[in-house]
Amino acid sequence: MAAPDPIVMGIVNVTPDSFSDGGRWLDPAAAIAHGLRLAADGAAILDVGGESTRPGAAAVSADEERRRVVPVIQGLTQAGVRVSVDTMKAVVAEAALDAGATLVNDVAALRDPDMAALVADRGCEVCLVHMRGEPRTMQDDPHYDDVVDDVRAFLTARVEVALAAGVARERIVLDPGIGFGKTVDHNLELLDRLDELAALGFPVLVGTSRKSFLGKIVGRDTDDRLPGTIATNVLALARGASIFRVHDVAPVRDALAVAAATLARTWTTPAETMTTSRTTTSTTATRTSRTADPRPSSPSRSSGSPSTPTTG
Ligand code: PMM
Repeated sequence: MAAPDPIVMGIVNVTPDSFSDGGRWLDPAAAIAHGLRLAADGAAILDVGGESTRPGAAAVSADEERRRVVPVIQGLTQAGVRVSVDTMKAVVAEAALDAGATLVNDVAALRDPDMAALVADRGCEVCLVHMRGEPRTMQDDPHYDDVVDDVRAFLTARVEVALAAGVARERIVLDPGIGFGKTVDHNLELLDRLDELAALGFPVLVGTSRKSFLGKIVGRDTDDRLPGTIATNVLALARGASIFRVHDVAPVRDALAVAAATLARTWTTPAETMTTSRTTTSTTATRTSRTADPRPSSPSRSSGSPSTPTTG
């Protein structure tokens, strides 16, 4: 099976306390400028969040979260950039959708009782993430019978909740929640067996960017985890992930473009890829699979195919 086309999601954390970039983009103008840079670097969508989900993070009121994200989402969508909102709260998601966001990235996977109906009513996309417990306590001694089976069963149950509320199947994205209540070994097993989640038939999003399990393996601080971020995203692509949530858009985009070209044995120039990405409006509905025939089409290059990566 050909791997899906890579879509890079750039991270815009409008928070004082996110683990790697907390406090850097709290000012709306700085956050918008940062987002526009990520879009120019090739992010097809920007994920704007106003509440840190790092282990032990303090909860934020809905008012404060809305105050942080809405002006940034307005600024980015007015500039023509696609935006998702990273929130667990339906009232924040609603304000974000009003401001122009088109995807709700819900790390609590519809735990807010109003979230499923909101998503169904608005017809937006939703990312359902596996998280054990809640951010404050999720890293307290996590245990699973079989981490992949448990995550798959959880996500399958949350898909049922979404469908029962009227969310369209083609609007749903799934995410194993790397680092959300998992040990290093759990994260590695989930990444290595990601194809078992992709087999559920939904686009799979992964978020490994700069996370602590990468630092534990190589002994590096957050700012020095780009190689690990790239390695995990490339492996996730090969195992069927299609959306990659990252801080460092340009290098990850390049790595994924080369990895995707290798898997498909077909490639495009960056200019052609940019043209393709501008026609892309959705992370779920317009995904195209690359050539079904994996044989190299010519000894030189094949390009301009309509089924080329939608990465920005
Ligand atoms: N990770 C974080 C926040 N939001 N959303 C999804 N869908 N998947 C993730 O893995 C994820 C997320 C934590 O990382 P950050 O503090 O760098 O944003």
